[in-house]
Order: sequence, then C-alpha cells, then structure tokens
Amino acid sequence: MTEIAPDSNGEGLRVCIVVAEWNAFVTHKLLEGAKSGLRENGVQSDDITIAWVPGSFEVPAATRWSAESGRFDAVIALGTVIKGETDHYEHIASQAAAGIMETSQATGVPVVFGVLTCETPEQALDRAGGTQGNKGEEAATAAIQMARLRQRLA
Ligand code: INI
Repeated sequence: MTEIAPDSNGEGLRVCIVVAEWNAFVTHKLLEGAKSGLRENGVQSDDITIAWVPGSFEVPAATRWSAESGRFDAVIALGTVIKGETDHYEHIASQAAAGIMETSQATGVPVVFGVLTCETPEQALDRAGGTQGNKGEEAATAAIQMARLRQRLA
C-alpha cells in the first residue's frame, strides 16, 4: 500500500494569487492571510505573484491565464461575494466556483477556492481573520499541499 501524506513544504514553489477588488475591506485581509500562509510554509516572496481583478466574476479568467502560463505550481483564487448586496449573488458565486474548478481540471494546475460567499459583511470578516480564522491562509496551505501531491502523482 502507498499512502501520500499531506506535504505543506512550500520551498521552491511558485504561486499566483488572483484576488478581487470588490469588497476590498475583506479581500485585503484574505490576501494578507494567503501571503503569510505561503511565507510561513517556505514559499519565497519572489515566487509569489499577486494579480488583482475587478470582482469575483473576473477571477476565473485570471486563474486560467496564470495556470496556462506554465509559470506557477499553484493558483489561489480570492474574492468575497455578499448576498445582501446584489441580486446577482447566485450567478457571481456559482460562476466563480465553476470557473475556478474548470481551470484546475482543464490545465492540471491546482487552483484553490478562497472565494467567500456570505450573507452579511460580518460573516465575511469572521472568515477573513476573525472568529472563523482566515480562509486566505487555509487556501495557501491547500495550494501547497495540492502542488506537492501533483508532483508525487505525476
Ligand atoms: N463582485 C464580488 O466579488 N462580490 C460581490 O459581492 C459583487 N456584487 O455584490 O455585485 C461583485 N460584483 C462585481 C462582479 O464580480 C463583476 O466584477 C462585475 O459584474 C463586472 O463583470
């Protein structure tokens, strides 16, 4: 039997973080969490690229461009969709999730999902360094582990 345990060693990995400006009061905190999660696990600052996009709806396209570039071992997608603010909530949230998954499946590059979908701004802040932790930081660990797993399974 072969078992591959989660490997969170980020040394030498190159990571692109795609982050949405919409709801910047939350996404900036997610970005800080993602950057510290990467750095704490050994990813060099020079190996981190941050790509800003207008909103979560634009996140999938940028994840696709970065994944197809061949320059990154993993991509982290960050955004925040708050239900109270838009009738388009369902469309934006579902298209962001579907597009991110499609990028990962089509390119083989791990793309991890750090797009918050919340009812209220308070719920979003709770997940961006508040009472529920920082989903950006969790996404960073997931990105490293998936990049390592891909190397092991290749
Ligand atoms: N984008 C978000 O990331 N979160 C939101 O809550 C949001 N709301 O509420 O509308 C939002 N809209 C912008 C959207 O992602 C696109 O940038 C825009 O539709 C242009 O394509």
